[in-house]
Amino acid sequence: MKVFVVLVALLPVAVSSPPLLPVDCADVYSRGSGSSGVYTIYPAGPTSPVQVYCDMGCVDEPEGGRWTVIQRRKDGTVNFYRKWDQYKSGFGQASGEYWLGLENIHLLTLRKKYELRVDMEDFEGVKVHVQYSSFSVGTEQDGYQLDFSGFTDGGAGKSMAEHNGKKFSTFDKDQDTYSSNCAKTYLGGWWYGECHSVNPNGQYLWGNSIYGLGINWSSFKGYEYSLKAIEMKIRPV
Ligand SMILES: [Ca+2]
Repeated sequence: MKVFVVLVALLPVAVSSPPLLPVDCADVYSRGSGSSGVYTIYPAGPTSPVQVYCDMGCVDEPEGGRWTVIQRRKDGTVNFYRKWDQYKSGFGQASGEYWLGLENIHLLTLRKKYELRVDMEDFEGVKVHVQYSSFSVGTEQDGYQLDFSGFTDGGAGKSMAEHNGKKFSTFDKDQDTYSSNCAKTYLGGWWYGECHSVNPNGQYLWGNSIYGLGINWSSFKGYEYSLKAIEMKIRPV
């Protein structure tokens, strides 16, 4: 006769609670902060606070904007022609122009599924945008490879499509698909291919751009126009 002994492990039940520190602006919003502004988030854990601008949208938006701004240009006060380590860790001021950092962006999109919105404005006050329902950035080993899908056109056109699947490049780290160094030629840091159809981290040139050097969005204003403002932001879906 066999005796079956059933062992019941009495393990503590894991209580599902929100993380103590906000990882992104959606967390900031869910903790009761409903107005746009600079907040501290912790995409890389409790020992690595990051200042970020949260776009909480309009007051009458039922679920809030909840956008975490990952890139912003608006007045040319911050130099965006920077080395790899700076693009990796981030630079600038959350209250003004900045880049959140590839490692932070990677860690965010590793943790949750995000959508991307890019808002932009020319010097005549025309505002357009694009939106992608899915957005992620890979590991440093994968060159912080860009991946997005689910395009919605808010007037800026689809020229970012060329950059899907590309690795990130800076003048001191050429991971583009072109024979020469796109970051050096077009004076920015970006997911360059051969080389670009949008250049959000190019030179701030107050309108007229030398071909390809400015903050270009080719399907909106071509390669010889540098935008007044551009903002890339993400939120969980
Ligand atoms: Ca190259």
